[in-house]
Amino acid sequence: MPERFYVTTPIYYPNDRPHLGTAYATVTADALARWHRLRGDDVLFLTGVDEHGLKIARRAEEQGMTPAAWTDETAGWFTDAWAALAVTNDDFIRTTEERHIRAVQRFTQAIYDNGHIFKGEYSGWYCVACEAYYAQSELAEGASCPVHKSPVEWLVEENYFFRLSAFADRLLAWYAANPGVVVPESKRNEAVSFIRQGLADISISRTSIDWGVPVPWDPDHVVYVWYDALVNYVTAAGYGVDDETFAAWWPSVHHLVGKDILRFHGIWWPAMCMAAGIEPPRQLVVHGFLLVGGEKMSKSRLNQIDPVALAADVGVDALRYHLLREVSLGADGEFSYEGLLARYNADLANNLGNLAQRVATVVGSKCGGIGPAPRPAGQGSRLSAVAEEVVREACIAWERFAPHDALAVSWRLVRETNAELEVTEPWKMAPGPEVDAVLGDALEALRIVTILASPAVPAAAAEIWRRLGLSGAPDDPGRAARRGGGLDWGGYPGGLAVTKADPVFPRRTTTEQSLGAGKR
Ligand code: ME8
Repeated sequence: MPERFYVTTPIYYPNDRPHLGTAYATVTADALARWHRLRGDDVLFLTGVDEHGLKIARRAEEQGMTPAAWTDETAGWFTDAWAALAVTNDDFIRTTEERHIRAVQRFTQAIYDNGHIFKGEYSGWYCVACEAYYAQSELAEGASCPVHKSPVEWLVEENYFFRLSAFADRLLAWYAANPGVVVPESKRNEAVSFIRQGLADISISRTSIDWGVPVPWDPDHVVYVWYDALVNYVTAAGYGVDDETFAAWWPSVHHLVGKDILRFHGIWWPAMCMAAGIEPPRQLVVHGFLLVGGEKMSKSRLNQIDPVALAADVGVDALRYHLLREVSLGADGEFSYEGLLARYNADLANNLGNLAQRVATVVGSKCGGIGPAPRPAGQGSRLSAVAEEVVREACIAWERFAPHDALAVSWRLVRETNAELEVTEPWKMAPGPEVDAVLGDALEALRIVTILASPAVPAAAAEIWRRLGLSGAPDDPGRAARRGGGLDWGGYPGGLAVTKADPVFPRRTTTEQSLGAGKR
């Protein structure tokens, strides 16, 4: 049954260009959105930028620009990068947009009216890079930020507080009633144990800066940047302006977030929703970090890699495939250029690309370039049974937010089809029904793999599809759910002109370039 699928990425700070870590999160959300469109779901895929707060204000000042001028320029870095990586977001939110400012004010006012906000004085250690306060006990060596290892600042402010402490029991009850609400489970446990340690009220406004959304009942204050940012997820769903749209998308939302921002999404955000009188989000999907030389890639450590330059070097699909296939969602993964090329050669050039190439070649030489139809399922080739299993397992993997497993299992069909060709050696046979049967089955397996692979390698999938002579595209909305022409065996009609052209994934030598190719 088609469903509504609302998926979000974190909205990134546009204080610098996107790096491979933010590309990883965005491409992952994109693949999930693409999979759900394939299933026929109604999809809303949201990403964007988080433009307010001290971090951005200071960065703009360093550049001699106003924050507004700075973010007008830098928001474009993100839209450009995502377009370059074939990301198909349906909406791109900037927190400086009028629609968002109004939503933050409405949301905050609702929480205030419900009696969960009070005025008080706050002092504490503040990390500007995180835009977060830390307790003394949380600081790293030398009174530095536990994430950035940079000095923290002592801030004293009179501001408004959100009574987070009052939501501990409701949050624990919510976690108990919804066991799958945070995946992976280890991250759920982390959030629950954090709540059990006791929650402090959080300061949600600032008077020290004016780069933010004015607090509606006291405009000398601006809303704290995290409080403002989290609301983006409801802004884009029509909160407060379009009740029908909001009811359609909320709360069936899946927030894909990095493990660094679990506390904001797993504790603050559901409590804020409860306080404002709306349902908390359906699910948080927490991903790990990409590491370079064992360290988190980040702006402050200068080990970031430019994903657009890297994609220009290795190919957009190659980069997307590597990001999705290399690391299982939730775990940290080491990134290396050599690893990317090794996987490219193994999975894309030598497996999928080679299969597409050899099938087209043999159809050319033995079938006059016209692709024969496959045998009906269960009659002859064992590939139909393999395909059925692969499709079942890949669908399950996508549903449980495991692109890594979905692609691994999809490539089993590629390998087994290549193996089948090696055993039967149609290129050595005389033209006739036997060759037609073997090649028809291979074409059909390739057609199915192309659909399964399309969320990861959309351009190559479309190209292989075209070369098979098929009409439409592998990622036509709802194709995976179709009877006939979808993921069921037998969709390749036969009688189509198969095109042979240059390899879709030419082999690369692993010594060509170094990691520096994509590094700034
Ligand atoms: O935290 N590996 O923005 P941000 C994998 N504006 N993912 C990484 C990564 C890495 N090395 N580095 C960053 C913010 N990310 C807030 C979010 S949401 C309402 C507000 C990804 O620019 C990962 O998804 O610091 C992480 O959670 C996010 O970028 C943080 O981006």
